[in-house]
Amino acid sequence: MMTTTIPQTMGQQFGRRSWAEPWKIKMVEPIRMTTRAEREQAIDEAGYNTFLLRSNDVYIDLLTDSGTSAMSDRQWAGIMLGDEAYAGSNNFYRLEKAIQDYYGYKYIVPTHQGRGAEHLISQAVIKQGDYIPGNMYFTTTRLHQELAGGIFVDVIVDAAHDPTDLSPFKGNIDLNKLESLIEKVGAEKIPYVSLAGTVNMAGGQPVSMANVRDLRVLCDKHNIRLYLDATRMAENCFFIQEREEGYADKPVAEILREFCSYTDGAWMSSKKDHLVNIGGWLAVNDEDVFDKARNMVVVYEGLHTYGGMSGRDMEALAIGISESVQDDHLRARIGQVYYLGELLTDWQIPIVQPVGGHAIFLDAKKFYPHISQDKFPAQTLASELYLESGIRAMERGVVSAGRDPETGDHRYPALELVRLTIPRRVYTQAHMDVTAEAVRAVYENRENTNGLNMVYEPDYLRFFQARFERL
Ligand code: PM9
Repeated sequence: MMTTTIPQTMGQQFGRRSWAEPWKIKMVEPIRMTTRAEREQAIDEAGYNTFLLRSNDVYIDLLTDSGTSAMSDRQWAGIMLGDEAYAGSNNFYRLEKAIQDYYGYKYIVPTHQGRGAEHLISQAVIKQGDYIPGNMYFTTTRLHQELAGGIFVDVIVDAAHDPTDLSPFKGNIDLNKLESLIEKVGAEKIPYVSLAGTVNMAGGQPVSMANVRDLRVLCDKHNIRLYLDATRMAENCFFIQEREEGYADKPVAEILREFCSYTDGAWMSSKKDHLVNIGGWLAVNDEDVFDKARNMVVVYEGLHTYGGMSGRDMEALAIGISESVQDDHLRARIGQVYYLGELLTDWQIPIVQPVGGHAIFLDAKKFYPHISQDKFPAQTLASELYLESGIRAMERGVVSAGRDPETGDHRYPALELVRLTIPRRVYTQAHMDVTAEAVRAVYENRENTNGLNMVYEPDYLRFFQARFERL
């Protein structure tokens, strides 16, 4: 398996190979290592689902990068500036300005987190029987599109489904697939194209500037809107700076403004890029869509000047936005993900290549070729890793994909993955070493592992609450 050349490039920028985070640690939170017997009991009680573990039983928590970042001293200071007025909080206006300045959209609706914004945009623009093309599904995004009566169609490039393909922009939309869909169903049945930065389910793979520019032209030709899931868009722009011709000398903040300028609006889970524990927003340029969303937000989230966040949350978020686009922050954040990826690649452990922005994705099909997908190889791998080491990861395979609403059968995605998600500014290089060694131990024991049987399945987003038994 090839190593990506990217970590070396990062070192060369400084004229040396090593680099370090642009911060030092001011406060620490103790974590606890458990015994194997304690972990056996904990994972059994959790129904072999890492979402159902208590965090007290977890050593290194790589479940998600969502809401798990460490805030800066400036963000904590901002917490003290919370204006908790029910209406018209100062902090909302600072947040609104930060989104307008850094993302460039006109109208802002705050929400408690990303799925709140997905709900609003889906209900505002999707009609029963509409089609929503996108660059691979995301669990909550697709569910809100379906609940609004839409049918999601995956139009991502084929390379995204192949964990060994080394293309630099595996998050791109395949324009031919999109044009075929438009021809087949008609542009009037497509309310918008759903474009996500660093495609989560594909391994955190970026979208190029060339792709979004071409998409703008195609959408204009057919009078279709283009909306962006901006959840990890700052990270996407770091990849554009690193990999796309003409962007090496541009700051990420400038690249982000340009990217967004080709789109009509965005929703965002600020719990990722923005370095806060809660928060989200919807932003659009179209006044009609804004009016609808702003009216709905008071039904589902809260008044349109807080949308489910407290004043102090909005202040920390406004500060987090400016920190999230700093080049040296992103170099360290993605550099840490590369570091873990490089260790595993050097040890020939099968992971999605190239390494993405927020996580390392283990290829469970290659770990366990003897476990068929209906026995949940990635779910099995996540529980084996926990048993081995106390490290918590997340399944991103058949359990996450859920069932086809038409047939009721499991959806079998080409990618059956376990995500080792790296929270921002939380763990050290030594934690990455320990993680890599734990993964290697599980890999070495791969032939002695059997799959799981699902014994409880909730109706929606089953990966959060499903329970399993060992076969
Ligand atoms: N992503 C993640 O861990 C948290 C919940 S799903 C396991 O990756 C994208 C690209 C996301 C995302 C959440 C949401 C929803 C929208 N788009 O979790 O509601 O990765 O803030 O955002 C999670 P919220």
